[in-house]
Amino acid sequence: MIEAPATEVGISLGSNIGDKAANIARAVGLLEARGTLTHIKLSSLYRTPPWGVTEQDWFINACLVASTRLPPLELLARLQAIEHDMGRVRVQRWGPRLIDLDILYYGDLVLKSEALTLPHPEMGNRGFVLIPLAEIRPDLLVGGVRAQVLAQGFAGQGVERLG
Ligand code: A4P
Ligand code: MG
Repeated sequence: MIEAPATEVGISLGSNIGDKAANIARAVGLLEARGTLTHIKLSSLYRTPPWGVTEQDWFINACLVASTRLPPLELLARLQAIEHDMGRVRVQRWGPRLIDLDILYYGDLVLKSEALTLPHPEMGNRGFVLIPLAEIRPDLLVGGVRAQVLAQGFAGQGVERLG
């Protein structure tokens, strides 16, 4: 496998089936144990109302910032393998999921392909991503605006920090 230089990546994590907090913790453990990511900085867990398909259970969401030497598509494949190994079954777009791992950004890379769009096109529009991300990476520029400033726009919309 070709190793890329160490690159900072942001990953969003979400779960709304089963023991949601345990699912997030297990995914982070696997990312570390499999050597996919190093220097992981994980946000708090947040209880978030369902977005998109609103007739489903509430989510726990979190974000992490880490370092990787994997090229972007290999990183995506590793995330999908963890989703699969944890038992995620794809049924409905935006529907219930045991674990969802999305790449928010991969360094400064801009990429638009069928398999992977970077930065994640929706990250600037979602409180369940921006609020945890701003906790750990407030100065990140998302579409030219600091994550912390964007996150403030979602205050009072039901994203609650747990514990
Ligand atoms: N893909 C393209 N770009 C990326 C990227 N940057 N990171 C492709 C990850 N994947 C990317 O994703 C579909 C395809 O997107 C993948 O095959 C990959 O090649 P998926 O995870 O298989 O399916 P999905 O998650 O159902 O679709 P999608 O469009 O990613 O949904 P979202 O946008 O992730 O929304 N409400 C709350 N409160 N919290 C949530 O976490 N999540 C969703 C899912 C809906 N509502 C939610 C939450
Ligand atoms: Mg997804």
